[in-house]
Amino acid sequence: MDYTRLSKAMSYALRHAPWEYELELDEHGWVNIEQLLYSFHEEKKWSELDIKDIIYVVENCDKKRFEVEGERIRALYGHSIPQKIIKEPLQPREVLYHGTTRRFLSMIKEKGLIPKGRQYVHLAVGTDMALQVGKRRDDHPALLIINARDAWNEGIEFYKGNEKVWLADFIDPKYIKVG
Ligand code: HQG
Repeated sequence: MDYTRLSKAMSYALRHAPWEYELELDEHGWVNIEQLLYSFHEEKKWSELDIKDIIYVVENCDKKRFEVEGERIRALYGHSIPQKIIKEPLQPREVLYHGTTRRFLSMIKEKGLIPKGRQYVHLAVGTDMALQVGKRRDDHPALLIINARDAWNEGIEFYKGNEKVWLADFIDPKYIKVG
């Protein structure tokens, strides 16, 4: 079983295009795990997929991208679907980080961090992860240091994706320092 490929397919179904799998996410992003399995079975390449494979990805992928609770599964972050996934605002730690492409820097300094194609801006708890995120698009990414404490105190809402990934609606340039 190619678990990386499966993880990507799960991300696609649960973050970006549930309708292609005849799935409907609830307001918190949950779907029935049997329904997800059933939809995957429609595709030849996943016809042998077992629910254990899905659980394996949930529990063992390099990042905690998914969550299972009882009969339900959801992606914890990364959504791009038009229906906004509801997250409960939560006070973040004092500083969060964001790794990005150097050529985006001037726009970010001017306009702040915006969600672009996703529903939320994605922030990392640690510098290592932020840089790893940035390296997806730039070998020498820029590290942004986010003054999350002041942003929160001044009314910007933050949300927890998982232990390492935090979300926000928007980060104004005044809370961003280039590391
Ligand atoms: C940039 C992966 C110009 C932003 C990762 C980023 C993450 C701006 C890009 C998660 C901008 C959006 C999300 C502005 C933001 N002007 N560029 N004003 N504001 N940007 O992929 O944070 O492996 O949607 O810096 O690990 O890179 O899939 O967001 O470069 O946690 O689980 O616009 O996706 O997780 O790119 O990555 P993305 P991201 P998975």
